[in-house]
Amino acid sequence: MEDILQMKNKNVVVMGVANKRSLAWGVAKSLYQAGANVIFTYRKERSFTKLEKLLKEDGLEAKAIVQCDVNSDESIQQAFTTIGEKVGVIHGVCHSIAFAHAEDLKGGFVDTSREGFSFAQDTSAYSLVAVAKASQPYMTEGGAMIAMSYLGAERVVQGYNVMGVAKASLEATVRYLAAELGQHSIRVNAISAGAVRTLAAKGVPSFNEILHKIEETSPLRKNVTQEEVGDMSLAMMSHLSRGVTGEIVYVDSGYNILG
Ligand code: 1JT
Repeated sequence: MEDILQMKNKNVVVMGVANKRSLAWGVAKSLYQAGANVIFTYRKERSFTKLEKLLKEDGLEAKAIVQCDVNSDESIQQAFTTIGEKVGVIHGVCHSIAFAHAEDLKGGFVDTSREGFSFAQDTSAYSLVAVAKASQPYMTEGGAMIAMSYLGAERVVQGYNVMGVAKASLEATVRYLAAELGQHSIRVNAISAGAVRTLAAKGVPSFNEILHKIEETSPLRKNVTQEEVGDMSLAMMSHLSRGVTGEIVYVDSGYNILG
């Protein structure tokens, strides 16, 4: 298995672990099991504490843990310089970060503020551009970047609102980056994950209904797990997906194909 994937001694940066339910944590577990060196970035001190606890509990070892606030170019540059100095070569980056103001996910879409729209775009989509720029100098052996998206990017999922527009932007960003970085053997793809109960889903009033509907109607008749998203991320980082770039891969029990 490990030989096919060729992830042994590969240095992969995982951004966006907030707690044990985070999709990024699923990605980290899959990568670690495949033999990769995992470098974590976190924003809040609280996430750093959580991360240290999780690593201990699940018996993982981090190659490095570095602070990074994706709303700041300086912070991103500094984080990747630190990582680059520590590991030399970066082979993969998983961007599992999104944010919007709570009020922009509650009201009507038409009420989205200029600032809220801009903040969601900056944090959830532009950040991938800035991360690609900062990591590229260290991806000297080629590599792969993965971003996390959601069906709300291309369909109207009630309540997803400003995040849907930000994810549409993220998916287009994946394609433009893929087109440009391909010449350096850097692949850029996104996973469109089905709904998973994470910290991000907290406080979404209709979330239980969404999960129920997927369980009842999706082709696989079940909700997606963090492990399923982690394993597809691993596949998309690995040698197995070397011919794939600019793609949005659904890990959603097939829900997106339904009319
Ligand atoms: C964010 C949030 C990004 C929630 C997210 C997200 N990507 C997926 N979800 C879960 C979700 C949220 C809503 C939804 C369906 C799924 C919240 C904080 C900002 C970033 O609506 C039907 C609202």
